[in-house]
Formats: sequence, C-alpha cells, structure tokens
Amino acid sequence: MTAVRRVLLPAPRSFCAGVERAIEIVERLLERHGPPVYVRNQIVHNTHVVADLESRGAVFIADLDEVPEHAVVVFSAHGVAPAVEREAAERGLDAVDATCPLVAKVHAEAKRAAEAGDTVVLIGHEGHEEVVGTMGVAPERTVLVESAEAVPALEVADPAKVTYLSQTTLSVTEVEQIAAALKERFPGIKGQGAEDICYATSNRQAAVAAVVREADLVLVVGSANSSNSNRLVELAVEAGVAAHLIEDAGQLDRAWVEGARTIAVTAGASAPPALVDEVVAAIGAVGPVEVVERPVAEETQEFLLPQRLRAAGPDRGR
Ligand code: 0CH
Ligand code: SF4
Repeated sequence: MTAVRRVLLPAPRSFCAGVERAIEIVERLLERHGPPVYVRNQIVHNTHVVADLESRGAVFIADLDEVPEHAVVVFSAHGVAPAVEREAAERGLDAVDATCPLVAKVHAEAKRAAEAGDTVVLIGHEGHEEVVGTMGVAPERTVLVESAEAVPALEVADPAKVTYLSQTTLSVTEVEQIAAALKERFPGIKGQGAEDICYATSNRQAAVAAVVREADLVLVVGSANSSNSNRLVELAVEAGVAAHLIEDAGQLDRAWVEGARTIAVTAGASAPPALVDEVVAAIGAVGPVEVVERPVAEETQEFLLPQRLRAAGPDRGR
C-alpha cells in the first residue's frame, strides 16, 4: 500500500491586506472607467495577478511617459518616490496611489527623520521598487545598507544623527542582525529593530519556521521578483530543508514530490490562494495525501480604499 504523504499548510500564507487593496483599486478603476487603466510597474510582484488584470484591460508601464495625457495611472503597492508623484501631476495624469499604507508609513518616517537633520540608513535590497521609492523620499540624506558586513563601510554626515528604517518585506532575522551591527557602529542611532517589516511578511516567516523541521520539502508559491516570497524559501534552506519557489502547479517537479514524505506548501503575500490549492491538488495526483492546516496567527488587518473609490457608483476622480 502507498504511504500517505503529509501536506502541511502554514498559515498565514498568500494574499495580505495591502495586496488585496492594490488589486481592488485596479479592479474598481477598470469597472468605473473601463479600459485602459495604466499601472506603473507590476501592481504586485506576481505574474498571475498581472496577467489576469492585463486580460481585463490594465496596461502595465515602466515609465510615466507611456501614459497619455489625463489618463488614469495607478502607482503599485511598493510605493513611489515623491518625484514620480510630481511628474504625474505635472503631466496632468489622474494618479491613484495603491501604495500599501505600511510602506507609506516607512516613507513618512524617512521624511520625518530627514527633516530632523538625520541621515536615514535604509536596510533593503538595491534596485527593489520599494527601496527605490523609499530612498526617493529624501535622496540626499539616505544611504542603503544590504547586509551586516556592509555596515562598517557606511558613510554618514554626522554619526550622532542617524536613523535606520527597513524595507517591509525582508527577513526578520537578517534585519535584526543588521540593526544590531548599526547600533554597534552608531550607538545613538534611532530605529525600531525589525518593526518596519510588516505583519504579513513576519507572520508568513513565523508560519514556515513553525513547520520547517517537520518537512522534508518546502514549496513557496510566488514569482521570482517577489522579495517576501524569496525570504520564505531562504528561511527553509537556512534550516537545512530543500525548498523551491514556484509560480504555480505547472512548475512542480514530480521527482521532488516522490522524494518527500512531508511537504509544506505556502505562498508569498502577492500569490493568489487558488494557486496553492492547485499545487496541493498536483501533489495529490502523485499519491494519497493528508492535508493539515498549521496556523500560527490570525490576520484581521484590512485597509480602506482611497476615498474616491470607497463609495458605490462612478469614480469622481481627484
Ligand atoms: O515582496 P515584494 O516587496 O517584492 O512585493 P510583492 O511580492 O509584490 O508582495 C507584496 C508587497 C507589496 C508592497 O509591500
Ligand atoms: Fe503591505 Fe506588507 Fe502586504 Fe507589502 S507585504 S503590501 S507592506 S501588508
């Protein structure tokens, strides 16, 4: 008789409140204005979400130059530099901001620190859209640090006036290490440990950490450019467990499944929950499975839509 394989489903997993809000903003604009609705960058880092919205009339662009005068343009969940907002206003575009409120909070902290005369040390990954946006809040006063090893080489105007912040979707453990190195180098530095990492990112990491020792394979549903999804794979690999980032069930390798007795399946905050169901079904097609939910936290966070999109009826614009 074939042994029953265990599929553990760490929870929370998949969509967070900021992603749901960002997708809903594009959906409501499509309903109210009809296509095209322009979106600057991927609304969230997931190919399925982007392809689905594209099929309904969203047009993803990299540069505001590609948006016709007066058209509606949405800023992605990862946030934008104030210079982008100014450019949109100058061009007469009808901009709708889908920046997650928790990213906007980090922008506000960067603004406050820079206005107080501090150098802002941003913990983050160079080139990531959220980092580009947050660095753009006070570009002359912000420096980026990507690792604890890079802390000694940091150059700041006045070591007594420094504040650190972080990208919202990093590894909690790594940010704590970098923050400790920053405190050692700048004893008076202001900052709050890994507090800028959002609830969704830290909950998804805690949920994987809670099951990783029982699993001999961890599958993370998410796209290659999704920071928070990659951090889940990393966490499993660092615990010594084989782990793969997959877009969907189509990328599941039968040999991985055949070689595993206990498989944890999770998803990054930008990956639709239906994709997890499809992966579980594909594992079930290899042999019998027992599926077990493994929750570590309940998420109740919700974010209001921008004022202009809250009420039923037509969007009255700015
Ligand atoms: O994890 P990252 O920041 O790459 O973004 P994502 O995969 O689109 O997840 C949603 C987070 C969006 C802004 O925090
Ligand atoms: Fe907001 Fe966190 Fe979701 Fe990013 S991952 S959209 S910061 S809740």
